[in-house]
Amino acid sequence: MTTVEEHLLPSAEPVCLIDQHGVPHEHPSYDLPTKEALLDGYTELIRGRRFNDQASALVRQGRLAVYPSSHGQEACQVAATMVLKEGDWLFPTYRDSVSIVSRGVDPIETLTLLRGDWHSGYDPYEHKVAPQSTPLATQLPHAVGVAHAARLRGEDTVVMALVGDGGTSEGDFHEALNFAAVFHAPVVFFIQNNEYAISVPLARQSAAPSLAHKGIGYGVPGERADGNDLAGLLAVLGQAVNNARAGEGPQLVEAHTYRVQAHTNADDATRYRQDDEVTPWLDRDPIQRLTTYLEQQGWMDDDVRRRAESRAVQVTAQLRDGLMPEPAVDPADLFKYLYAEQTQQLREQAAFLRDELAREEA
Ligand SMILES: Cc1ncc(C[n+]2csc(CCOP(=O)(O)OP(=O)(O)O)c2C)c(N)n1
Repeated sequence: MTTVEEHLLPSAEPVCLIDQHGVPHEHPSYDLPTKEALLDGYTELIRGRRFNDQASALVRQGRLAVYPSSHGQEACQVAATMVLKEGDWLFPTYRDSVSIVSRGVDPIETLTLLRGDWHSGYDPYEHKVAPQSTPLATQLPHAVGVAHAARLRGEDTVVMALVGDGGTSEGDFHEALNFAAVFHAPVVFFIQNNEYAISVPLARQSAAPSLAHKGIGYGVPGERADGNDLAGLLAVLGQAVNNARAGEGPQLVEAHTYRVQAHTNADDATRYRQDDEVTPWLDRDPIQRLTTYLEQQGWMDDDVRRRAESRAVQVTAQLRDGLMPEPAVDPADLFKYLYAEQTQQLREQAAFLRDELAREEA
């Protein structure tokens, strides 16, 4: 095998530095993150889990329209932002609210889109976080564009572009990887492979040896990580970000994780999978294994627990108290902000909707 191919190939097994029992493992290419990074990560995981659970509760109370929970995927979400610098960009999907909050966006602003408002809720430029993308993979060419522009300007920006396993079947995924590779755009494509695209299991989605292998055809190096091991994710994503920043072009990372809950509150996962498939994943919980490791190192003292708990309580209170009743939305806004100047087609559609609504009210 040529060295070029070797360079592009992901590891045979997903990189795992702390296993599901909390036991650390040496790796030939990756070091364990520092104690400080793991303690910060622990606090973020606890806060992320609480955010997920509180947002799901708000849906049940009718205060939030929809919430695609990332319960069980918090290590991926937190690691994706921890490895970024302030000037870097994050391009999230609808499932990545915890990443957005981890990046420092206000929790209420983060949930604004998912409440059904017409805008993303936060200022994308303030935190360098693009609006959450619901159409699959459409955020990826945009992410590449931002990275390419930054490179042309001589900035050392890296863009973290998130996508699900299902999203890798979209044309936009392939176009984004190809363009990024040809133009050496500093993008890290980060696939959270949670085994499902709504009801479609991975085996019906892709016949590739792994999703990280998909980079090979484009000349993009791939790597795989255990998606429930914060330590491994920090090491692999950190390395990918460094490579992209150093001018080595785009990088592709696949995290192996699992969607332990339904796709959203509108989905009933029991219709397409059995409990005995889900249960083993509960034992691979990202928080459980990091906690065990930190305890065994003697790093888990009352201060650490107190700090994590107080951040978690704070985010819960923010969501509980700050998420007011439904936003007042005007359907005409649908057409208002798409282009600086409205097109003829949009004017016609807006007029059509106006007449429809008037007829309904009459
Ligand atoms: C272009 C497009 N096609 C179809 C859909 C409908 N859809 C919403 S979520 C989803 C599954 C996505 O699965 P995956 O990419 O694995 O992400 P996950 O939801 O598991 O995080 C589909 C098909 C969509 N949102 N956009």
